[in-house]
Amino acid sequence: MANGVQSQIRKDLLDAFTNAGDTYLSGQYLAELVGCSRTAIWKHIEELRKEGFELEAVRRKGYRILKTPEKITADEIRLGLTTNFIGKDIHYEESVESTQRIAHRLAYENVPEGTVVIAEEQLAGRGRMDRKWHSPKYTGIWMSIILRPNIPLVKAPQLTLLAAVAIVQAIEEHTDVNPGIKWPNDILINGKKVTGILTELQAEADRINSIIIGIGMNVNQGIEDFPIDIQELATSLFIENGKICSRADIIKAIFMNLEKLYLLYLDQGFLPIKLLWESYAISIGKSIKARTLLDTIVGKALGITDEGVLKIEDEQGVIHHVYSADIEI
Ligand code: BT5
Repeated sequence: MANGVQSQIRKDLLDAFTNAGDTYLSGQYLAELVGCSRTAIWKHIEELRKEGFELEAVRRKGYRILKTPEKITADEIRLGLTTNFIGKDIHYEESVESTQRIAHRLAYENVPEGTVVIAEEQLAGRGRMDRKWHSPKYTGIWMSIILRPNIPLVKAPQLTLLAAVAIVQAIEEHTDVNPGIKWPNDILINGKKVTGILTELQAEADRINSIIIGIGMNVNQGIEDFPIDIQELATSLFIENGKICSRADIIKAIFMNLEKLYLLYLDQGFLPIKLLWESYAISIGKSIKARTLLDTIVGKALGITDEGVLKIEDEQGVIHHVYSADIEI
């Protein structure tokens, strides 16, 4: 109970600093706002300092936040976050095998929709078909988001496309680079992969219980931080943009864009998402090679259907519908 109260106070404090912007907030004001003593406020401020927040205290004016920590903390993500459910519950871990695994367990336990698992490092991060996902400490965003849309199973892949749009928008908001989406789950900058998405399901018969959207984004790595075998194909925001980016700010932007698009999707279906997706797609109209589990299709990418399925026209003019594949442009 005491812990619950403490974390509520912490959340209220961060909300107050979020709303205040650059304005100082007095200890008295904060104490009244969150319903505790000024000494208790002072203790919370000291805790925030220990977490790496830089707080300025000015006599007769009060406190304001100057800088948030290098390491991501759940509190730093909460500061300034205005979503209603995505990212409201954050499970922050220093080191895990895979955030997907933890999110699967939490989804079984029926945690609220929008719950997120974030880790500073993954020891066994994975891509599709159990490929490895390189996730070194403190440099990237490795997270899994739990959603529970009331949609039939066949529509689940649309959520990958929706997430891709949210991520691209977040990158555009925080850098000067131009990311594009390669169907179905890659975000590329200048032809190199900056982000991969892994969408997994918990379902019974045709009913989705949970969709777990895993997002791996390279943020502050230098090229030498990647293993040799992916140096040719991977990149990071830092490499492309030339500046260290705040991971917390990008996480927040992803949450906000994702929630907006998700609510739009639940209300109006896939069409508005499809239009946005197409504006970022880099493979459409080009000659591509699609490797599916069964075969390889070579042809021109025509676009996606209203369900999010990729259409490819081969040299004989036959149109193939591709549900899942690796694409080479
Ligand atoms: C993906 O798979 O692109 C999905 C990646 C999802 C990772 C997130 S991190 C949080 C959550 N927890 C997890 O355990 N996973 C999710 P796929 O399309 O199969 O691409 C995998 C391929 O990308 C690998 O075979 C490598 O060639 C390449 N790769 C591995 N690590 C990379 C990195 N950090 N950046 C760019 N490419 C990478």
